[in-house]
Amino acid sequence: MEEGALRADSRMSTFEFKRALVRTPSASVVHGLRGGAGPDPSLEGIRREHAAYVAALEACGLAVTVLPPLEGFPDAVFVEDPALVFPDVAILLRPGAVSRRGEAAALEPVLREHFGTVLLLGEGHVDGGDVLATPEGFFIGLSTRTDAAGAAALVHLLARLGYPARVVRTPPGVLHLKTACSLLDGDTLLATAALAATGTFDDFHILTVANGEEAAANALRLNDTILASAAAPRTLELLSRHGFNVMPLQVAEFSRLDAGLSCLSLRWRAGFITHAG
Ligand code: CIR
Repeated sequence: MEEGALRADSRMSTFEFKRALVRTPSASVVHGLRGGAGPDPSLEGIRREHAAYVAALEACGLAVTVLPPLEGFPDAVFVEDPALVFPDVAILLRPGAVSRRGEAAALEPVLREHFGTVLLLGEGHVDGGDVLATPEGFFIGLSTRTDAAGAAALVHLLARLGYPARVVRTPPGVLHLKTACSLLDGDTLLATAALAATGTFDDFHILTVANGEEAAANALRLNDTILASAAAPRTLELLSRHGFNVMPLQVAEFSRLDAGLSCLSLRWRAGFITHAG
């Protein structure tokens, strides 16, 4: 197949979305992976935050498909990690954590229902949380979840879609590249001071989250709204001061599992459905 043959649109839209996939948290979510030794999240709190998240996606104009819980996979609610999605193409990834590898197989039939083409990452490991989309191309962060072989395989698949991609380093101690940054518009990034200091994103205008609010660097632009952590007042103020329309959301329970706002959904622009229902 020629490079670019599958490309669905000429310049990638990174925040205009019409549809989203989310997965209902399983009861096992309280045993999800986490780097630190903090307390388990509360299941009731997780369910409440997830319901508010789905309502926020809908308020931003997205039609949301809610997938059933997967008890065997405590982290399956973080649907961003096993796939990347485009208007009519999806890429099934290979999550880096052993306990999350089966999430990709569980998601594959769902992707085949929603996308005309499903490409498979053939080797290595990549988590979607390490993949930052910008209008000009992708940044793929090497991390404890995303390795060089997976990143190289993803660069190749993205090239088939006509998208350039650059492999970068996720700062040490950070779970995913997008744990530490989010794209706010075509050339503005919300980032932690540590990520800004790497120089990787020097071509972007960077808004730096305040000390102590690092977790809020994982925000989510949906159409003309930015979902951001309600627990980060200085970041909310920073975003508002720069003219962004901000919707604060509680993610305190999800943050006990090292998760933020982007990881809870897969989002795309057009609606390609192969069957009714
Ligand atoms: C994990 O460690 O895999 C989950 N507890 C959190 C995943 C968060 N995903 C993301 O930021 N894309």
